[in-house]
Amino acid sequence: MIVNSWNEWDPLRHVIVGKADNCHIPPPEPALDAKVPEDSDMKGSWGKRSPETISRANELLDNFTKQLEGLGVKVDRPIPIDFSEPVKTPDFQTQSQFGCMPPRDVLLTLGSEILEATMSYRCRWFEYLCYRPLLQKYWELDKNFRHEAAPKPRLTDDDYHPDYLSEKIGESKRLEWAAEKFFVTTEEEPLFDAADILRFGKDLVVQHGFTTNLKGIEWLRRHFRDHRIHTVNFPGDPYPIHIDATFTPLRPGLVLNNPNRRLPDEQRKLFNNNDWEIVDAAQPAHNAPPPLCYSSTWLSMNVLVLDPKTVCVEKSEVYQAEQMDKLGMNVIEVDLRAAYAFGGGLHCCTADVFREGGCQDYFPNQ
Ligand code: DAV
Repeated sequence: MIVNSWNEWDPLRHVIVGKADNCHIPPPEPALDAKVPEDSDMKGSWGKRSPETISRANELLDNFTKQLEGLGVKVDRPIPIDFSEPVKTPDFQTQSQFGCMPPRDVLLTLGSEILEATMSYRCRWFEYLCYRPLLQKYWELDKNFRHEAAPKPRLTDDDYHPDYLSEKIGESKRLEWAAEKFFVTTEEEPLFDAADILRFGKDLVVQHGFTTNLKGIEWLRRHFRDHRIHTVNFPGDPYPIHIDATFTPLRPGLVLNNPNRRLPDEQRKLFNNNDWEIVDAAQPAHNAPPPLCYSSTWLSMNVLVLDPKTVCVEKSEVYQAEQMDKLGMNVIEVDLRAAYAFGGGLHCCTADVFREGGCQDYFPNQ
């Protein structure tokens, strides 16, 4: 058996770690523009990232790979495609692609299945190709492995609300829209990124936001028929993409929640009714993200759990590491900050292949 993983915390044995090769800052497009912070140094500039930053990021990703291997975790790496190539379909075109540093965004592993997400950015439409050589290999070796792909979206302009195209929306307007669940993506067709989904065995928790719409969540519900799908949203986040800098399960019964993006009371019942504790995450160690970075400083909580007692935390995130220690976790420090700009933190740059354990029901009281 090669592929098996039902949650975010059972002992990790096999994982994919991304690569920074050839990574591009993609040209403007609706969903991406909505996510780039208004004061970002990336506004108006696009093209291949500098060779120095790419090799530094790769050095860190290679070191992380060696660290994991030293801990007995098997690591596979993607085969990057040429991201300078434009993407053209009958419905849209864009001048370059992105990269393959964050496999977590593209691949959702659940049990013996790996599902390729629809994605919601045009520049990420072909990113799955970087993982196909690995998935093909797993398919040959593992008779139980189910390789699935969600319907490729058309990503016409009908997929995006034009209101989000404005240059200056402002943080308070954004927070208002997020609270109303008015996001950049429309309900034209099912859309989701795999990083909006957290796996809790029989239960899947999915963030409705910029990258995942309600039809995407409905598609997941009809696809994973033996699972219960819970839609969540975090009104405090002005740029809501991906759940993994907002809500971080560490072990059965314990989740960290970003204190600026608290899960609304109404949505806490599932956790409260089943004796799960939701604790505020520690503050990030930095006041600003590194240069040319899409993500917020809350990559501090974008950790990789190796087993219910062991967690990888980015080396500079001292407050997060201290909190993990108080919560009874052994911390493994990983230097990754100089790779953040390529697509995120320790959770983003990995995708599960194998964790021990089976599918359990952690929320019997629904
Ligand atoms: O807080 O910027 C980053 C998530 C990346 N997968 C944030 C979310």
